[in-house]
Amino acid sequence: MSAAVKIDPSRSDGEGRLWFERALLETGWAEAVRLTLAGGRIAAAQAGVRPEAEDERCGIAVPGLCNLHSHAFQRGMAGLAETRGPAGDDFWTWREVMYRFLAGLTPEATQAIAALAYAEMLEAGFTRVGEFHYLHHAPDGRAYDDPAELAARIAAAAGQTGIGLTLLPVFYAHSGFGGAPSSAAQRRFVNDLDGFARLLEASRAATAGLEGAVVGLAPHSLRAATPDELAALVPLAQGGPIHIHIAEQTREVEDCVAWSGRRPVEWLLDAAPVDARWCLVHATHMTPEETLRLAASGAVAGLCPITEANLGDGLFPAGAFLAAGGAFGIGSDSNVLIDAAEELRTLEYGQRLTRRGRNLLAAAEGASTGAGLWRGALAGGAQALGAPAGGLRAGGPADIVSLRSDHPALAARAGDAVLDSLVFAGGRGAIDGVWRAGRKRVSDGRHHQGEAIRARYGQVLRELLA
Ligand code: NGQ
Ligand code: ZN
Repeated sequence: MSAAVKIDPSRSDGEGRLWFERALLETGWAEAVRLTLAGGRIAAAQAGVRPEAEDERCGIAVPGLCNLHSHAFQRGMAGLAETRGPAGDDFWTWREVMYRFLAGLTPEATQAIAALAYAEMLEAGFTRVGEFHYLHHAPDGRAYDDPAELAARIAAAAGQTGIGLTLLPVFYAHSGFGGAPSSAAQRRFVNDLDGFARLLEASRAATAGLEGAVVGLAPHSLRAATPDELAALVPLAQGGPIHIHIAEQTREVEDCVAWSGRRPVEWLLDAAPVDARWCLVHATHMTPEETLRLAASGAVAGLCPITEANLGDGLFPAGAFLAAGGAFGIGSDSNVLIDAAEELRTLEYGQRLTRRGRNLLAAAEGASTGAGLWRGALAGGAQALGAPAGGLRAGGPADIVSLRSDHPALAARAGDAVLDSLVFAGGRGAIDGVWRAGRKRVSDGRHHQGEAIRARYGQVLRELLA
């Protein structure tokens, strides 16, 4: 890619003039596009213009995506649960490893790991993260003086990297359906409703200085919150996003049926005011009827295909859900690997492998699978994170990913073929620059603070795993 004019990447005013060979504007693909950035937004989008001396020249522009579900700290254990244990490894044995990993995490380590995860997310095409944050207390389970001590570390990591943050403080009180007492390994997560209200207030304060931050909330799962607690939590969201893990494992479905006579998604749709501000994370195991009801509710299905594959969860009924007009977004969840394109590829490949067909999630004949998935995840992700609608348009957020037009996977590609090739043949290696709220955070595929963040991360991991 040519770079006739170098813009100082440390410029932090959210202003700038970018010129792209091609851009996926909200109105469609356009050539020779200038995006004028001001105040963190796109002030003007002009197509068919010549680059001028003040323009930073770039390759191909696509909108950055929201990563709607992350547990940042789990980045630090990526790859450390891939050795066979004594008897039948599964989601629950992985969770034991994860619980052991988090037991010793200090606030400093939590921030260092989150900073790495967020820098990688920006490098991988995500411009906002929904942090499903449930690590609240000290290793011994005692509350920190500031209930938002660890939430503040998440906010600091977001501030340091520049990624947009939707913080979802998690309510966690029980180890199973019917209010079963929490276990010792869960002591860092647990609050009662009063404690949670204080945490929420402190979390709002901890993110107040962070530009564009949104605070929602998240009952962890139907395992971790009783019906009464769930009902008490909903109004605390004050109109912000509400996320919940649901129906990820067949054992969870069986336990829910044993407890209530209903399946998890069925139970939630019956009992809670599920609407467009809700995000049901995973929703893997649904009957055809539940699938249609979830699509009709307007809630977003929070799909995490790489993690769901890694944990052996099962397959979300994506074909039926999308055909019914359901909204979806993608999340990197366990952060075992961070790549927006690869999440979408894995989503489609799951369908191909089970249904033995191709282009199964494309909307219609002639429709591109990659572009359809990118656009779908763009809309659903912003909805789920309470963020302004993404998309490159005048007045829209300046959350922009530039792709290398000279990357082999994108050679001579035009229009939606760019996204098909990015999703199926490229991935994060094709990403060049990333702007979030008008500020350039990634150049040449590397986060501007990446070196320091990686060094600090390495130091923290050496101590943790010593
Ligand atoms: C979590 N993660 O909270 O980190 C969960 C595992 C659980 C995923 N479900 C723990 N991927 O659900 O109890
Ligand atoms: Zn999760």
